[in-house]
Amino acid sequence: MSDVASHLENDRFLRALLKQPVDTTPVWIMRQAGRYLPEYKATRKQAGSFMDLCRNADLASEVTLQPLERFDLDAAILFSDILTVPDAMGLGLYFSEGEGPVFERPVRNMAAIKALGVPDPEGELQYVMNAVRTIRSDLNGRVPLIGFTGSPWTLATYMVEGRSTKDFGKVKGLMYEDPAAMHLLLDKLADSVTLYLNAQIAAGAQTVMIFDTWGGTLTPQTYRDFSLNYMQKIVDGLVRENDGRKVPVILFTKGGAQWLETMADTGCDGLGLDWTINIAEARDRVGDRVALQGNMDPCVLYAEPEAIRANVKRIIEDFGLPTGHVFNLGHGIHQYINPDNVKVLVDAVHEFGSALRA
Ligand code: 1CP
Repeated sequence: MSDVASHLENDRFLRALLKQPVDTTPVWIMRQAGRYLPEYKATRKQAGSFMDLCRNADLASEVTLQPLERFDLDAAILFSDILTVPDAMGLGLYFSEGEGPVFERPVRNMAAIKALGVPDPEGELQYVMNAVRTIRSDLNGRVPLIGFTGSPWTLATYMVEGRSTKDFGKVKGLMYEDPAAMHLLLDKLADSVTLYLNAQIAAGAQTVMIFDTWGGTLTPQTYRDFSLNYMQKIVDGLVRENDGRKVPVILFTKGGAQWLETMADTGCDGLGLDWTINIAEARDRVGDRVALQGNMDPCVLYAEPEAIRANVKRIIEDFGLPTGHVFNLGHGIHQYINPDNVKVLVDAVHEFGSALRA
């Protein structure tokens, strides 16, 4: 048996992140629990609202496990959201139909930022830790559980804008106008998120992933100072071993392909890739310092099975090495995808992954 996760029935996801030998390429899918699954929509309806679903540990566990019942996935991801942390800081999160997340009380100046506290993960955020504990127990060692957070920059975009944005005018405006205020906000978020991830690890998360969904909207210099700098602070503060096993850390900056080398320098274990870079080029640039996760265009899943299989095969062969690759999409699965196509993808990853090692 392996030195990692010995009680896991399937630990190839953890092993690939640590670049240990694996029998085939592991796969999971960003947003694998979600609106493309009819059973998810039914449970969400039963819960009432999206946040009610996140706050109910049994229902959150149920939706976490739903995709594992359909597909041969190698990891589960906590069902929750990145916006739980700003909500716990008092911004008042709600999800409006068709509009996405909205904050009742956005923060737009130094005074509002100074007033923010750092939430206690076993206090205001205890419902997330309860979900982690319930999911670990329900998984019963089947596959590892991924915990997650948003990056400080990505959380700040929602906290300053108050909702999703296309131009990032308010948050970037504040960054250029009052950089000290932005640094204070990001620093409080880095502290909050470090505590939050360490609490998820203590509760049973076996890998953690930092989603920097909006880092790619920054310039090279502002990316370094306002996004990467705070992800570095988090990586430095994380508990990297629990229960006798390493807890790998994955960083994912969507649109961040030009910064892979500096991301690898943070000391993380894996980098998530979107679809804008060839995975062979990414591998050549980061060498064997980190594992790579990705990177199929989510829109390939609108195509016929043969096209899906061809795209999976090309990515696995482009990566080309026997370990260090976790297959995923380059961003979350769309809600209009036919679940049958996800099965085609997952089975193709395992088939072409074992062929690569034959
Ligand atoms: O209506 C619904 O049912 C809500 C849709 C939904 C879902 C299924 C939201 C609202 N969040 C989630 C779950 C979620 N969010 C997970 C669960 C685990 C899984 O992957 O299966 C995760 C990891 C997230 C993370 C998340 N939330 C990110 C980072 C990853 C990414 O996709 O870039 C971001 C940016 C959010 C904010 C958010 N929450 C929900 C929506 C629709 C959004 C995006 C809004 C926007 O585009 O700005």
